[in-house]
Amino acid sequence: MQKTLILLKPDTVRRRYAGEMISRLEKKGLNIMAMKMLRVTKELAAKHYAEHTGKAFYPDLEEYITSGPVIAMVVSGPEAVAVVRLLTGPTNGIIAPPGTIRGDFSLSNSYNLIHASDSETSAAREMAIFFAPDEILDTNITE
Ligand code: 3AN
Repeated sequence: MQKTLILLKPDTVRRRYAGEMISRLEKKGLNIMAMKMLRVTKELAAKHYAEHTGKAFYPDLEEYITSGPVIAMVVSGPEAVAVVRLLTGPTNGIIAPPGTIRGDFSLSNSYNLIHASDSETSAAREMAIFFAPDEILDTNITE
């Protein structure tokens, strides 16, 4: 069983697609282990996107991720990191295949609705940014 961090970004909340996203994750068979709604501050954005802070698109990324509430989640399942990345699709909604979240709901390289950790190492780092250990609950279900 792997755990991964998901952020339903401000455009998901604004467009009222949170239920749609959660539903896709649940229907796939992933377990929700933690979930909270919060505002990402500039400090939190810099921590979460540490690898991007020096890049040309960072000011826009910061503005976007701090522009409204996000929903942070931890989900678990077999190969959860790769499975969730397959569900989200590639970063750019223009080339993301239909059937993926970004393929179905985004036409942008920036406003792409959802973040999902790209490795187990990133997942561990990112989960610790958004959740205390006791906020991640053992909800593994076998059916
Ligand atoms: P992903 O979310 O697909 O893992 P990352 O981690 O490379 O993509 O980038 C984080 C976020 O930064 C993306 N979700 C997107 O919002 C934004 N971003 C990444 N690359 C670009 C880019 N070339 N131009 C504008 N925004 C970008």
